[in-house]
Amino acid sequence: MAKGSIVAGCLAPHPPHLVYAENPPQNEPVSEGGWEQLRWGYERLRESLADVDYDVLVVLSPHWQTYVGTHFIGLEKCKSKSVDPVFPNLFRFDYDLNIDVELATAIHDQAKSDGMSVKMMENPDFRVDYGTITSCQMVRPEWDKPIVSISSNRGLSYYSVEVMQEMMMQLGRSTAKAIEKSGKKCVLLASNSLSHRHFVTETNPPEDMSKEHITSHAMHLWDMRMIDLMRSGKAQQLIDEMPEFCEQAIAESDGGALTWMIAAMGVPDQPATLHGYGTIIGTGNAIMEWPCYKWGEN
Ligand code: 2X7
Ligand code: FE2
Repeated sequence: MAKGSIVAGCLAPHPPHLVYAENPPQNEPVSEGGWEQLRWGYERLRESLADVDYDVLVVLSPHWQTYVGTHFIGLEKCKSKSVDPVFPNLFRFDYDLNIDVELATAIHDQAKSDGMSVKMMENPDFRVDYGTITSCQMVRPEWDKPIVSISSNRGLSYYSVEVMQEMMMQLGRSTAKAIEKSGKKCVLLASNSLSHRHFVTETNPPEDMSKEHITSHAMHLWDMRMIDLMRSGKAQQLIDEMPEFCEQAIAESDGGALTWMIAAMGVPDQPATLHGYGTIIGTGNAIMEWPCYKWGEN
């Protein structure tokens, strides 16, 4: 069997506003659009991945929060309605998705043998979180690829960003090993915003773009710094600066998704492509792609 590989890694933010603005048939609320810069960014990412051959999307979302270890969905089919608890007016989504349980179990087993605390989630009544759904919907609205869904272990809540990072670096290395052994070609999705200070009131309508902007200049500077590091291939520096970024920008990378993905890709020196940047209710969001399939032997 040929070795499996990570063909691309994508920073794929998940504010439910993006799904709301797209008006896919699965989502109940109806909008007049909005957040076009980001939605065009996702359009460019989809175009970029259109000719890339892959089997499965592997996604880690900070909105599936687990406090004892990292969990993986272990059910072949998940079908229900996902409602955003903070924005139920924007996101009430009927999902029907296929899980690659074989690969999920392989990553689980590898992480376990590498010393991590992990669990397969087999509760048939489990509701898939809106972060996982939004990132997958925006990257692959056809839902024709199975996914592996990974929880966000809140190491940060018990310890610190540094401990969270150590754990996510290991999870990333275990993920890469399991993928290689699986023979599968995978696209990884780190489902998170960058700076995460948001407004506490909503405009009417929510898609009124005359009111949308970053919450502060400091948040803007942090977002630009992180994007610059990604675009210039300085993934190690990004990892090194992550604790400060998480603290000062209340960054959603505190859930570990970005660190996990960077570690899985081997902390690459290769530059990432910026497909789009925009704010959502004041938070900073970048759509980035590391096109690993172009980097040689994959
Ligand atoms: O989950 C989110 C987010 N990360 C950013 C902005 C608004 C809503 O939801
Ligand atoms: Fe979020």
